Amino acid sequence: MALKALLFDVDGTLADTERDGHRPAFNAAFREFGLDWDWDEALYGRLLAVTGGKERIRYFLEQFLPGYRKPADFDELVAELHRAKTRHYTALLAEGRIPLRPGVKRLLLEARAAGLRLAVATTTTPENVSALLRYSLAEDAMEWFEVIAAGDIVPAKKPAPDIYEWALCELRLGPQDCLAFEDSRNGLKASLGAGIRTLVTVNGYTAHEDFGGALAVLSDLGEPMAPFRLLQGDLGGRDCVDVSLLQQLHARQA
Ligand code: XBP
Ligand code: MG
Repeated sequence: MALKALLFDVDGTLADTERDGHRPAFNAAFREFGLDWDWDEALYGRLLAVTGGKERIRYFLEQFLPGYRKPADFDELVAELHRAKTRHYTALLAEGRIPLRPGVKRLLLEARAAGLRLAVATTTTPENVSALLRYSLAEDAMEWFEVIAAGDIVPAKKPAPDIYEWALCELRLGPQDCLAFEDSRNGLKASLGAGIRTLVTVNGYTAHEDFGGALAVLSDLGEPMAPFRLLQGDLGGRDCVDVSLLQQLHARQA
């Protein structure tokens, strides 16, 4: 059975968005609302245990600020904070401050040329996906992706498989037709939970995580002149992820 589609996570996979993108955007929103909450790099790494920005704010208050007394309109406050955070985050993207990770643009272009279908499966808010694709990939990059599965479109966020199942349903494909790309344990659990074989590219926040079940774990997708480091698995001596390697991997596992 031929490989038909590639499904990409966004945060940490297409771009290193968390430390210098989402984190400062949360902090800017807190300041805007007169709150003295400040998430430093180390704390943010711990908060990444929970996916989803609104969910992360609630988790922070429960775990790290137990004395916090919730106002009567707490749910509305979280929603407003999160809307402000999205505004700050997309403004950072519009400044072109968050580049794509090595090999991402090259692989997407190759995949399109080879007729592979593309989809996004992410926890983040849809506006964040469109801004990243537009400002860091290409003006028309939203059109490169047949399906954008993002944010609250499914209530149960990663590590639940729901977002991948939603994307497969929209693509009208089975998990065996696809490969997924993830950067975190929570993301890998979601893609594997939907039955999709998955390549992992790690980043500073996720390099220590357990990636059992992944096809392979790499430093990044690699470029012809800047090979990836293989951290787990066997890619037959290859040092750059391209469509032919993906087709081989897909055939190997079928
Ligand atoms: C991404 C996330 C997101 C972003 C914030 O997880 O956890 O919550 O940090 O996005 P994954 P929002 O890469 O596994 O999809 O604030 O828009 O929710
Ligand atoms: Mg991710």
